[in-house]
Amino acid sequence: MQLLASLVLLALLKARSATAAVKEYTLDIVNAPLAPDGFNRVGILANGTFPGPLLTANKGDTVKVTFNNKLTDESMRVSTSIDFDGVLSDTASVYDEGSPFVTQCPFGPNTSYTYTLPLGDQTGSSWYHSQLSLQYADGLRGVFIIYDPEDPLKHLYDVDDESTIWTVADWWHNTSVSGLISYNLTQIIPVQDSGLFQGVGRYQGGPEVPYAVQNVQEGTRYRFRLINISARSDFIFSIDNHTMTVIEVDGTATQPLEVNILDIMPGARYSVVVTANQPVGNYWINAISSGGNPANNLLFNSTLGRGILRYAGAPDAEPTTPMTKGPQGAAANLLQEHELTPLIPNPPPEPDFTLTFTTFMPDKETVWLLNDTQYTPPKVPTLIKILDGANSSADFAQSENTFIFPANKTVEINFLPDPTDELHPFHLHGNRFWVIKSNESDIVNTINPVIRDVAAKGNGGTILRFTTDKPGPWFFHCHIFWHFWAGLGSVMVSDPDGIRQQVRPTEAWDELCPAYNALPPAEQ
Ligand SMILES: *[C@@H]1O[C@H](CO)[C@@H](O)[C@H](O)[C@H]1NC(C)=O
Ligand SMILES: *[C@@H]1O[C@H](CO)[C@@H](O)[C@H](O)[C@H]1NC(C)=O
Ligand SMILES: *[C@@H]1O[C@H](CO)[C@@H](O)[C@H](O)[C@H]1NC(C)=O
Ligand SMILES: *[C@@H]1O[C@H](CO)[C@@H](O)[C@H](O)[C@H]1NC(C)=O
Ligand SMILES: *[C@@H]1O[C@H](CO)[C@@H](O)[C@H](O)[C@H]1NC(C)=O
Ligand SMILES: *[C@@H]1O[C@H](CO)[C@@H](O)[C@H](O)[C@H]1NC(C)=O
Ligand SMILES: *[C@@H]1O[C@H](CO)[C@@H](O)[C@H](O)[C@H]1NC(C)=O
Ligand SMILES: *[C@@H]1O[C@H](CO)[C@@H](O)[C@H](O)[C@H]1NC(C)=O
Ligand SMILES: *[C@@H]1O[C@H](CO)[C@@H](O)[C@H](O)[C@H]1NC(C)=O
Ligand SMILES: *[C@@H]1O[C@H](CO)[C@@H](O)[C@H](O)[C@H]1NC(C)=O
Ligand SMILES: *[C@@H]1O[C@H](CO)[C@@H](O)[C@H](O)[C@H]1NC(C)=O
Ligand SMILES: [Cu+2]
Repeated sequence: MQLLASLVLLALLKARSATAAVKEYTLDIVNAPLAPDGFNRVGILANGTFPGPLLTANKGDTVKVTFNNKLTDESMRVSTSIDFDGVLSDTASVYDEGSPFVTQCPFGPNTSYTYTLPLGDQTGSSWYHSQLSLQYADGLRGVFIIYDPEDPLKHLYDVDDESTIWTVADWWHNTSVSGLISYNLTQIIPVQDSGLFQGVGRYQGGPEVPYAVQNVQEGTRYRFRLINISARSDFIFSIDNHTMTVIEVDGTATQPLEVNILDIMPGARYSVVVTANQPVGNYWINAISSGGNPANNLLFNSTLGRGILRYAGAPDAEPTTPMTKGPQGAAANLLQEHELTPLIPNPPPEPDFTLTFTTFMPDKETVWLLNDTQYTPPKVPTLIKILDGANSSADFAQSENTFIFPANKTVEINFLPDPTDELHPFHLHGNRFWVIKSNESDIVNTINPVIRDVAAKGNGGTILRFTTDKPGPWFFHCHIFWHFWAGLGSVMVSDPDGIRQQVRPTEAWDELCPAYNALPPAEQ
C-alpha cells in the first residue's frame, strides 16, 4: 500500500516537473561603491547594484540561486546567509531557507552557495536579503517576484512587469558594524540618513539626486508591487491625487480595497492597482519614512523620501506642487490591516496551543526580550540539533527561545496590549499566519482574517495563528533588525519527527558549519 502510494506520488512529481521550469540565477556578492542619496560609501551588494538584481519566476518553478561570496572589506561582515523573505520553503528543502544558525551556518568569503527553492503553488511579491546580523542595511537586499500566469485578479490591471516594482528602503552612510557599535554605546538606534524610493533619495543639505520616475500612460491601470526592504523604518506611502486599490498582501491575494495612503512595515509587501486617471502631469509619490527621533540625525529629512509619477506627455521636470507627507486628517483614507480579507476565504482553525507573549526592553534599548528571553544565535543551528535528535524545548538553551509543536496543530500567538510598547513588525519564516486581531483594531476576526507573514505588534495587542502542518524550524522575529539583533526573536519548530523523516540536506550544506567554524572571527 505504502509502495503504491510512493509510486503514485513519484508519477505525480514527474508530471509536475514536466511543466514547471527550473530557473537559475547567479549573483556575485561584492563590496562596491554606491551613492543612492548622493553620499559615497562602500556597500555589500548583489552584482554591485542597489537594490540587487530583480529575480522572477512563475508559479510552480524551482529557482536555484547561486551566490558567489566575493566580499573582502572586513570593516563589514564578510560571511553571509541569504533569506528569501516570504518565499515559503517546504520541509524537504528547509535547509535552504537561509536563516543563519536556525537552518544553516553562513558561508564565508571566496565560497559559493546555491539555494534551491521549489516554489510550489505560491505566488506574489517577496524579496531576498542577508539575514546575518545587520548586514542587509549595508545594501544586500533585492526583489523576488513569483508571477501567477492565471492571476484571478488580472482583470483589474493592464500592466504588471519589471517596470511596476517599487521598493522603499532606509539608508545609512555608515556601515552597519559602526552603527551597531554606536547603538551599543548610546542605546539609540542610529537614525537613517535617508529614505529611498527605487534606490534613490536625498538627505538634508545633500545634492539634489534626481528622483526615480515612474512613467505612466493616461488611462492605463498599473499593478505596482510595493516592497518594504527597510531594516528599520516604516514608510507612509501615497501618490498625490491618486488612489491605490490593494489586491495583495505578503503573497496573499485580497479582496480589492481602495485607500489613498498606507503604512508599510519593514518586510511587508503590498500590490496596489493605480489607474492613471488624472490630467497629464507630474505627481509626487510620497515615501515618508519614520525612524526614531529626528533630532538624533539632522541629515535625515523624511519629506525628501519621494519619487515622481510622470504621465506620457508631461514635462521632464519635478512636480510644481509642494512636497507633502500625503493626505492628512479627513482627506486620509489610511489602509487598516483588519479591513483586508483574503480573496479566497480560508478560515483559521481553533487553536490547540496558545503562546502569550510580551515584548519588553528591561533598561537598555540594546536588550529586547520576548517574555523574559533575549534570543541569542547558537553555535549549532537549530536544524542540525533536530536532525541529531532534539525533540523538546528542554533540548535547547533558554537563549534559543525555541518552542516545539507536534504535527498538524494550530498555534495562537497572543501579544498582550502594552501601553508602553512601540512598533515591532513580527515576521514568521516559511509560513503565513492569520491576523486574528490587528494591533490597530479591537475586532477579533476568526471568520476571514487577513493572511500574511509580517504583522505589526504595537501597543494595542496582536493575535496571530499558524498551523504546524509544515515540519521545520521557523524563525519568528521582529523585522526591525536592530531589535532582532538585540534579542527579539524565537524559533517555532513544527513536528521534529517530520523534519527527521523528510529533510535530507546536501553535502554542500553539511560542509557549511565546519567551514564557518574554521574561519577566523574577522571573516565570519
Ligand atoms: C550577476 O553577475 C554575473 C557576473 O557578471 C552574471 O553572470 C549574472 O548573470 C548576473 N546576475 C543577474 C541576475 O543579473
Ligand atoms: C580570497 O581569495 C583571494 C585571491 O584569490 C585571496 O587574496 C584572499 O586572501 C582570499 N580570502 C579569504 C578570506 O580566503
Ligand atoms: C559614522 O561613524 C563615525 C565613526 O564611527 C562617527 O564619527 C560618525 O558620527 C558616524 N556618522 C553618522 C552619520 O552616524
Ligand atoms: C556592547 O558594549 C559592551 C560594554 O558596554 C561590550 O561588552 C559588548 O562587547 C558590546 N557589544 C558589541 C556587539 O559591540
Ligand atoms: C517599512 O518598514 C519599516 C520598518 O517597520 C517601517 O518603519 C516603514 O514605515 C515601512 N514603510 C512602508 C512604506 O510601509
Ligand atoms: C491634486 O488635487 C488637488 C486638490 O485635491 C488640486 O489642488 C491639485 O491641483 C491637484 N494636482 C494636480 C497636479 O492636478
Ligand atoms: C525638509 O525638506 C523639505 C523639502 O525640501 C523642506 O521644506 C523642509 O524645510 C526640510 N526640513 C528641515 C527640518 O530642514
Ligand atoms: C509569558 O509571560 C506571561 C506573563 O507572565 C505568561 O502568562 C506566559 O505564559 C508566558 N509565555 C510563555 C510562552 O511562556
Ligand atoms: C518526539 O516527541 C513526540 C511528542 O512528544 C513523540 O511522539 C516522539 O516519539 C518523539 N520522538 C523521538 C524521536 O523521541
Ligand atoms: C499531517 O497532515 C498531513 C496532511 O494531511 C499528513 O500527510 C501527515 O501524515 C500528518 N502528520 C501527522 C504526524 O499526523
Ligand atoms: C497600535 O494600535 C494602537 C491603538 O490600539 C495605536 O494607538 C498605535 O498607534 C498602533 N501602533 C502601531 C505601531 O500600529
Ligand atoms: Cu522590534
